[in-house]
Amino acid sequence: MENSTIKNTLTAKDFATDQDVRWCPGCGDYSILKQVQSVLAELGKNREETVFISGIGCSSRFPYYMETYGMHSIHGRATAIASGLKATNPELDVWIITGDGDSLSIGGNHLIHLLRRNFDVNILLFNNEIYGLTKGQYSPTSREGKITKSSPLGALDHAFNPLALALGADATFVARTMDRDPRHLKDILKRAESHRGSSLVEIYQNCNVFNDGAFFTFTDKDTKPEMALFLEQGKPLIFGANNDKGIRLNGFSPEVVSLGSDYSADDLWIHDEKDPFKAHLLSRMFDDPRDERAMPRPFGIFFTADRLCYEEAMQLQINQAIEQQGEGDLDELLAGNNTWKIE
Ligand SMILES: Cc1ncc(C[n+]2csc(CCOP(=O)(O)OP(=O)(O)O)c2C)c(N)n1
Ligand code: SF4
Repeated sequence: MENSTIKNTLTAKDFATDQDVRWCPGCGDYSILKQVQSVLAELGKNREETVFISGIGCSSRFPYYMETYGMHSIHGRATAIASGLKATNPELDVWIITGDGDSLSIGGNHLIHLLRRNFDVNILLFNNEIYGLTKGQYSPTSREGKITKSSPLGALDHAFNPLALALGADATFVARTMDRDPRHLKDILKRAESHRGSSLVEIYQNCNVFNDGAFFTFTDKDTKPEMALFLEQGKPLIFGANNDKGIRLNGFSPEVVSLGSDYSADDLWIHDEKDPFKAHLLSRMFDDPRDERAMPRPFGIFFTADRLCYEEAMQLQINQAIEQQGEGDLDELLAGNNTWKIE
């Protein structure tokens, strides 16, 4: 959002509060908090125009730790509250902080409607594939068969794919990053903030108490090069410890090829974040990393599009109505033209 009328020189520390942070030691939430604070400082943001709105969950304690405006709201409803706030005060820089349980279970309905309406807000979806606050029940992103306190014999539910869901709702900015790669996280947060419209950033976040290591395959230095694929606009999809593997499109099917004698970078899929069809294919590269034929998991910006924001469209409609019908009179409207007498 390019709204800052008062440019500031606040540091990351200026965005931290004096509250004790109540997350468990080692929780991935700390890394996200730190990067958000430094991104706001680097972007020259001020406190007066910045708002963090959350639902309920460990991640949703976030607004307490930000020296900005904020609201720790009700379970799954941060999206609805943020929509109302943006509609009435479009100048605000609004961030929604939500967990996978908060946004995809109780809040799933609100999330998809926020995305299709395209309010200009930044949604940070902390995905730890578990309910942290309520002590380790399976969540909508927990994988099938996952053993948790509420699924002692293994979860039967098929897991949600948050980015496929967002693309299905025609979101205009869809990205994935992780708590354990602060540089990548920061770059993605900056891009999300500068996008005009709803930006959905899924952040893999380690809950080291109830689901430790859920994403280690993508964060550990031994497995990350083979299992994580970093998307860069206009660049071929290359990965591997020695950058010796790539992904090419065989018709509509992505396939892994070795770079060398048979294939070169020129044969590979070139990332284009404006291409909705390729974005869908990327969102479907979601295999179980334990399967040896699994594709690497993409990180970065899957898709961006320009579309009018809801608050802009609403203002245009209000202007048009005033032009055609004149300024309204609230008292007159409330008094109404018709009265009934009940006998
Ligand atoms: C209406 C309602 N239903 C259920 C709960 C219980 N509850 C609180 S947080 C939560 C899930 C939190 O999980 P997630 O969103 O993944 O956040 P995390 O704690 O993992 O960050 C649930 C079910 C509640 N507080 N309110
Ligand atoms: S329970 Fe998990 S998500 Fe919640 S604070 Fe502790 S480590 Fe973090």
